[in-house]
Amino acid sequence: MADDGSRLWLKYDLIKDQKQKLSYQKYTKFISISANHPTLQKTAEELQMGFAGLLGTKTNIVSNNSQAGGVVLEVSTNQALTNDLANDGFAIFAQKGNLVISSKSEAGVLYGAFELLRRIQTGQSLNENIVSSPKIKIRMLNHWDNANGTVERGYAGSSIWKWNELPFRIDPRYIAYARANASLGINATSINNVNASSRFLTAEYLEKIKAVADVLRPYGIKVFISVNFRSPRTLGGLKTSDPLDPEVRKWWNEKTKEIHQYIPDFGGYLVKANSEGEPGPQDYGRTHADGANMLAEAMKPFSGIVIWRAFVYNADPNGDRFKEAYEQFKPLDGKFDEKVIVQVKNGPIDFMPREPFHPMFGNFPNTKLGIEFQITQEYLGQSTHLTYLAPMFKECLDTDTYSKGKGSTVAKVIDGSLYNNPNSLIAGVANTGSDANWCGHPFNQANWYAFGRLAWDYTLSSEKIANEWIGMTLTNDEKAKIQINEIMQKSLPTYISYTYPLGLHHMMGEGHHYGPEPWLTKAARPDWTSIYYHKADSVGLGFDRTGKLSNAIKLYSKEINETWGNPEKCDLNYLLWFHHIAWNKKLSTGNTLWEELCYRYYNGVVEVQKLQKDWLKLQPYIDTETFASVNARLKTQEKESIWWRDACVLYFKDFSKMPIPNSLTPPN
Ligand code: GCW
Repeated sequence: MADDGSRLWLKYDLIKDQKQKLSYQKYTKFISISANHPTLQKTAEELQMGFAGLLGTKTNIVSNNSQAGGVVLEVSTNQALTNDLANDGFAIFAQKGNLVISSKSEAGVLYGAFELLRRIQTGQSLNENIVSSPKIKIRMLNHWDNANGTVERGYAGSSIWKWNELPFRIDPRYIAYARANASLGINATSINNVNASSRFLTAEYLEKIKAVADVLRPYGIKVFISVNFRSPRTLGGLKTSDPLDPEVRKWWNEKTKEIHQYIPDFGGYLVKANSEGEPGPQDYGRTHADGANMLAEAMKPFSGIVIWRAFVYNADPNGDRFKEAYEQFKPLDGKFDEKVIVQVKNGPIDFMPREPFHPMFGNFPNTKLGIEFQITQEYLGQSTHLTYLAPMFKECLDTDTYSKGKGSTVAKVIDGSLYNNPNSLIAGVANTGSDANWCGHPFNQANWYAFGRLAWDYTLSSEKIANEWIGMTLTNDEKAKIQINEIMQKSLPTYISYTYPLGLHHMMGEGHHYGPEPWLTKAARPDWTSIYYHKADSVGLGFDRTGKLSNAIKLYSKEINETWGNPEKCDLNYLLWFHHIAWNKKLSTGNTLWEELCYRYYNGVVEVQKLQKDWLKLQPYIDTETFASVNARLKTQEKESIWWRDACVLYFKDFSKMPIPNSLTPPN
């Protein structure tokens, strides 16, 4: 059996276990919808399709049933029932012989239906009541897709948006995309690259975007557009794009009105400004707040918002990029309009395989902060290395900022509970493309899946999420599921081990960001070299971010300073993020830094080899195409893990002047 992966985790293949199938068939006599609403209609159709595939039943959609034995979809006003449900939360329970899916909103009913299908797909019983609410309000994908069909940092083919065919041809993928996202509770998408072309604001493109928005709307997904700050000049013919200029403000007001004529429920703008050469308010001596608030004003008559990115830095060879977003934005805390959310990357540098959380989290009590993760694997093996990212997302969200005492996790900053932010936002840079299986590496689908599940509920464990995904995508064989889950859990630490152990960061090849280039001494931007970050010298390795050099550690709380700030207490995984450690310094593992570094690089390769062997054992459980694809990619991964290991160890050896230890013993 071969599978091209195009159905993602919504395969709905017939359940083979007869007993199990029978237990689910209890509720397949009909699907009843109480009101005529496009979302409820799509929900019913999804259940109908799911039941047909999984259970082999032909289930009719009816309005207002009076019998038993079906699924009842209801938008409920029953206070007692819906009190516990936030936003688009749902409840699923048995009542009078039916299974009721209830929510305050149509979208909530849709999410409930997908939860039901997920339970059937993964063989869970339907005996207990289910209640679930999203913890974060805006759960969003950010596409870095360009008008010409390319995708910045996309590793799965070209863009899924066929701009040349729109608005007339609706590629069936748009619907599949909407279903996949809705199945996770993702409710927003910004459809174009943050390095934005003004073209997306032309009438020609608005018509195309409207066509996409119309497809996504019934699935509860709002469309956002990334905008180029210079658009008043490039499109409007104005002399300036100064956010305090009345003509400029008028232009944005009118443009925003125009967009709403196409897309009445427009989600809003996403803006990358004064970052990596993109235009912005600073070009006119204005601040990020001036720029964001101008757009917020244009958005005032509407429900939409402005998402303003905090990914900014100065390219100062003597500075510390770690601190720059913090320093640029700190004076603006409290100055952003209530419609503005500042979107901050998970870490202070740039989506490195392991970063400490961004110090802005917990330090901006008067600004609505959202978080941005990268699902596409720019620095994480792109589409050849198997790297399951849920543990990385969780590591960041679960870290305590201590900003309001113990328990002030990044997740609580983001979900709005710590600083009372009703517009909570989590965004992930999409990894979708035109490849048959959407994401390149078959396992990269799991990262889209995991992002969505954690966006809904960040308390879910990486293991549970992986288990769901494996069950729906690869196999429901219990033993195989355990083995695949182990592979997934080991994958990220393995990747980090042969690329960026001990807190090393930003040593990738220039431009493509794929392989190693620790020797990079000259780059277009001075803070994009490798030596800027690893600071290898005859004494040791690592960026001293304590008071001895940049003092970036002071941006964190006292409690964090006591751990990460102290080389004796710092978690080894973060060590070289904060300290310049002597080559011969003994670490808590019993190895010297040099030995530990070599051990991790070498062991990373060994771990890849183990992953390869473990995968081979799974052949009987996996469809032929997916099996072969992963197998081949693991071979590439092995070869490239050796490349990383040798490049880095041999390069650092010139500084440590120590031999590669003969026997690389595991740490204590
Ligand atoms: O990591 C860098 C990427 C750029 C990207 C930028 C950003 C969209 O290399 O390709 O540009 O981050 O997040 O703005």
